[in-house]
Amino acid sequence: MITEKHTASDGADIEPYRKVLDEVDRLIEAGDYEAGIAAMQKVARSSGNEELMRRLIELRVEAIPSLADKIHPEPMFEANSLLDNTVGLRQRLAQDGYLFLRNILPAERLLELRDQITQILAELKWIKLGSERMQARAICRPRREGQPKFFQAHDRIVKLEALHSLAHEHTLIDVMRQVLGDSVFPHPLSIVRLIFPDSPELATPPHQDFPNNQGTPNLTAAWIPLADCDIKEGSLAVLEGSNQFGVLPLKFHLGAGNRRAVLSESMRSLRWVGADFKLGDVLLFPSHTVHKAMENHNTETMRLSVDFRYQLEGEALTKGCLQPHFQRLSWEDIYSDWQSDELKYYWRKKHYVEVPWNEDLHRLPDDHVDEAYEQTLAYNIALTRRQQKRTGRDQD
Ligand SMILES: O=C(O)CCC(=O)C(=O)O
Ligand SMILES: [Fe+2]
Repeated sequence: MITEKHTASDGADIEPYRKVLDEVDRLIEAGDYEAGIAAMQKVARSSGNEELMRRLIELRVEAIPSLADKIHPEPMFEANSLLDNTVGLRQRLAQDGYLFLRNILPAERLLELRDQITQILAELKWIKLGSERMQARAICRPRREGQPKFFQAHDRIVKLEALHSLAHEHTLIDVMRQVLGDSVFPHPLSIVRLIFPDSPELATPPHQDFPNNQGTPNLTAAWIPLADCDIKEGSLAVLEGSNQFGVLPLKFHLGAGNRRAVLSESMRSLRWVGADFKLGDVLLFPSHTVHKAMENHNTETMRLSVDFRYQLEGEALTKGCLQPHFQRLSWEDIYSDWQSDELKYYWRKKHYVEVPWNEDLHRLPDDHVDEAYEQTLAYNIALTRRQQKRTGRDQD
């Protein structure tokens, strides 16, 4: 119990907060970690008391398993039977908020990209080299988006011609034409996900893509794993029909994008759907659909995937969608080792309406700096304890 751990020496320090601490204990005993953490945050953050802060972090570590999303997705509808039936595809997408298509992409293209990515990861000692390289077995402490060590790999991977050209792969474009219309084109913002094992706290939380991308709400994402990827290995799940509930408020979360959508009461009856993905499968969803990554429970291998976004000519987009992901490199940097000129700056020949970015749609609540600090600490402590328990030593 959090508040019983104090010793005589720190007792004086926290005694003025005894009433709140008792209340926190009561909430935790009743199983309401969320309310317990909220009550503890109020006093710890406003008092600046170090002991209270230590207890808050410990409480957050202890609460991680209880607060994890307990989602058991039901099977996604496989939409292959609707291919070549544009009306059927579009109706289903509008109704369910996703289309899941089995085995439509050429495995060689995906494996070629995986080969290049794992080569870079192995050189940087993120994963094991040698015959196991393509399995992407992690050998370092997880790198998080935004950390300098993360960018050592990402800055190289985001330059790969095979990454960007995959968004233009002809079967994918053909399907996107059926789903959206003939003038469809991908945004040059091609995204690669480098998801470590043993970090459920970092699994991409439920969110909509609209606040991150804005522009047309018809913007449609294609999520593509670069290997077979079961639900328990961190594949993507969708909240069926959630595309019909407008744009949702945001909270800070440590996972990719750092934002989780706050679901409304009226969405409680919706079903989460998911799938054990096979190489070549694709999941499509428009930018109001709530989706999340399942936790990667494989304690060894990384989940590698890509996601691209498509829209019709004549529709709106924001500047950021025309930049490389994380906007650290210029397109000239990205193109420096490409073999072909064909896809360089291809979007400049497309017609689209550039609209201003609305920061209000992307803004986090005022407490997000405290949240980021506390979640990061709690995650690092939980991870270190897990690793020590398993191996008896830390990773770098
Ligand atoms: O792969 C992930 O973890 C997140 C993917 C995602 O949110 C997307 O494709 O929009
Ligand atoms: Fe997303």
